[in-house]
Amino acid sequence: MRELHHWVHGEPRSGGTPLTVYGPFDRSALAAVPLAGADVVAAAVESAKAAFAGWRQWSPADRGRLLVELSRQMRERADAFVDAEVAETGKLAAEMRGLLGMSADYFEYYGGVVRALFGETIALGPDDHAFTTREPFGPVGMITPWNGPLSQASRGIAAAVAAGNTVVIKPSEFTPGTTLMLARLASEVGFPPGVVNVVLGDGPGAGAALVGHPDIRLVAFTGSVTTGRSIARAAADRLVPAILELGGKSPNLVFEDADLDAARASALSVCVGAGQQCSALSRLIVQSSVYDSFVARVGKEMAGLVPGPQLAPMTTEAQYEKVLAYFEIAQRDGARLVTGGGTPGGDLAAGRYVQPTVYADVTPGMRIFQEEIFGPVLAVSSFADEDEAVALANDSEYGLVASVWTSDSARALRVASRLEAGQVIVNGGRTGIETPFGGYKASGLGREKGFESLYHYTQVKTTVVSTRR
Ligand code: TXE
Repeated sequence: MRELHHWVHGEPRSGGTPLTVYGPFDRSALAAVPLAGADVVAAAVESAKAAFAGWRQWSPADRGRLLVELSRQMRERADAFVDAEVAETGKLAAEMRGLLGMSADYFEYYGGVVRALFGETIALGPDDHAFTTREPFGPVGMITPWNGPLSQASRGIAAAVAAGNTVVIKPSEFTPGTTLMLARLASEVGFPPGVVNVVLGDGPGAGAALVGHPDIRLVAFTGSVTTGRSIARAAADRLVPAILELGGKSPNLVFEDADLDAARASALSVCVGAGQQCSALSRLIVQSSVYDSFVARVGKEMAGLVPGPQLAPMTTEAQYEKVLAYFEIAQRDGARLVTGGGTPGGDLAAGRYVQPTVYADVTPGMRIFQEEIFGPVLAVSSFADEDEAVALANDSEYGLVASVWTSDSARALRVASRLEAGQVIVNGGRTGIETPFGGYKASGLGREKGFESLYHYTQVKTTVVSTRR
């Protein structure tokens, strides 16, 4: 069992009662994670504040070069990052390899594009010269969850520090390993002490202390809606901006004229990360004319996924219990079980595995239509026409992602424009780190990824110069 330490001002720091974390594959003890109190959080914020004074003066080009070097070193150490995150989260190694590449990409991308972060000049007449500059906020308090620790940390840290901010990040207490590795590597490649600090701890303790700290100038949070609301309230009290990337219950609309093989493959994507993804397309909504055959095939294909080699376990015990509870809720609400709905048993019973699961004939009144389960569980409903498809898709408090399958391009655009989601995917279009990501409605505030993110991690200053004699 590894004993972990916080990372403050470029070095390890101890402090706080240890929490033993048990792994997803066999529930064996993985690490002792110290739960920081307010003292460790205060030391980390002080470090980030001290570092900000210098870091903000670096030219974007110099900051960028360091980010690109960090990216290169992450790729060099890919195996170590992949092994560490697989052990903590239970992810399939192949999926984690992809996420490592994406994490390194964030540093490469923001290290480059930050040099193109310009202000504007504003014409006011011959004697007043106005221009805007985009300036960093200062120390950013970042809180990340357990479902994509390295990629979520990289996404936020890369944009924030490229723009000249410094960071105190609190990763999930269940999966802090790769965030610590990242911060240590940042120090090794030459990031000044205090630009990236890591405090380990739980939400109500270290998380709340971080968000409430008077020197934190911006909060960036990824996690549940419930915690997101409490963080938004704390940020409002201090009048600091909050970027919130919350959950989803994303619809996947399949019209009868779609490429049904491709659409079916996309239905199976709910099993990526064992469904523990905010962007999971967890509501499959299929036109009635093709509904029965489509559902039967999806059920068969989902049933063919083998927990272990093809389907990861749930990362935390709480998440495992939550998915099992939804199996009962679905049953009680009268959804039709097509496949799954339990645990695999046998050798896998030692781990937090659940079966890939499909419920059909799900209606908006059922909880599995409305609530995020965060597991390999598909809720399938049917629609008669375009209007009903859009109405069902939008019948949700969430609005993170929506997907549409149709061969009618006019309809694709018509439907896309009516969907309440921060990201719409037509016929399986692939997103990248360049594409902004974030939620409508309860799925969040602000945008991560893409150039757009740099706007959220900077504030605008207007300067007006008089040239009168
Ligand atoms: O999330 P929390 P949980 C959803 C998903 C999942 C559910 C619950 O549906 O089943 O949320 O997961 C920190 N002040 N998502 O309970 O509590 C916490 O320590 C400050 C969707 O794990 O939101 C962790 O670092 N911080 C999601 C982080 O918040 C607090 C990813 C997330 O934990 C805090 C994860 C507090 N009061 C879960 N309380 C997504 N958008 O991808 C907790 N934290």
